[in-house]
Amino acid sequence: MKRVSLTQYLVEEQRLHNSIPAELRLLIEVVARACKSISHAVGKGALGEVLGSAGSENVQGEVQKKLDVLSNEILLEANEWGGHLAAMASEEMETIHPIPNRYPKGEYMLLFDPLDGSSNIDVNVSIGTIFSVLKAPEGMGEPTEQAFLQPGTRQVAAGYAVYGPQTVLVLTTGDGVNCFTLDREMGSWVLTQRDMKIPEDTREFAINASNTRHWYPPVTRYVNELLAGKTGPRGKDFNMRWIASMVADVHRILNRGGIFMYPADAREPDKPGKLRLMYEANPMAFLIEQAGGAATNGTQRILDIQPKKLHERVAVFLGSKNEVERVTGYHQQ
Ligand code: AHM
Ligand code: MG
Repeated sequence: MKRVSLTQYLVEEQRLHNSIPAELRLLIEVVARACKSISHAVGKGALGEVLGSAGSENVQGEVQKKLDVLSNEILLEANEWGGHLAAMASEEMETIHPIPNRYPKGEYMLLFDPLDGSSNIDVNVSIGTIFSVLKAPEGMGEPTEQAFLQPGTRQVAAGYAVYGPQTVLVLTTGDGVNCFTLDREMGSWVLTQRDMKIPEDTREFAINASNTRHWYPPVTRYVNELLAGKTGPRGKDFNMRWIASMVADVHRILNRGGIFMYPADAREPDKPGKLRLMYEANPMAFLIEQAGGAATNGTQRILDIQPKKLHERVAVFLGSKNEVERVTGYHQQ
């Protein structure tokens, strides 16, 4: 089998479609290199003394794990000096991270959830990194939080890495979705799936059912119909999967279809869901749409949402198109 590396893929994509400017290519390669380091740290587990809590909390009041903090540092350090970025923002940091003055600045802005699926870190279940790339607004001087508040349609690239039985990197630059597998011996990313496509229909759904009693009526109606199986209104049986790592659930859906839901619910009426728009929902929605799926917050396309703040939360319904449209329709009725 002729192997195509991430570098070769990016160079050829730039040459053929002119879709990946050189600076963006550098940025993606640097992020991919950082993911390789994170994968290495994750893989060491107890041997690397990286498991357990870091004894701190992030801006959302969640306990940070040692690996959350380490992954954040790896991404910051890797991306500071290359000259391709104006600023970064992370789920683990309260405010934006401008590029230090000792380094040149570029036109892109990088956002990330350094290690998604925190509750799975210490129990050896798949976790991952999610990232999103925006362009800095024209004529921006010092980067501000405001500069980041762009709708997901403005993303120029997005992707995630999954640290599981295999380490994979899934990427879009707005020209389809491709998957690279880390060759651990060679230390290189090898293209293993071209142009991933999500089936429009599915028999599989993902939701944390322990919150059933808190759901709002459209979600209850939709899930009850799925659970009713063959003799219910849907006329077929559905299977359920919930990994509690969005990266791993989305990776399954990109490979074989399904619908992923993290709805808003009555636990905290003011909070529109758990997941973050800028670090989780937008990059995943970009990937899912590029693979032919759909992503909404129940009433609106996620990529169209105008963010009001950096750490904004959002309800998420994404995956196989016909299912996402159905549950979205129930919200609109
Ligand atoms: P994290 O970024 O702190 O890890 O939280 C996000 C994760 C998602 O990966 C996952 O889908 C969800 O939280 C699971 O939540 P729950 O524990 O409520 O099932
Ligand atoms: Mg996360």
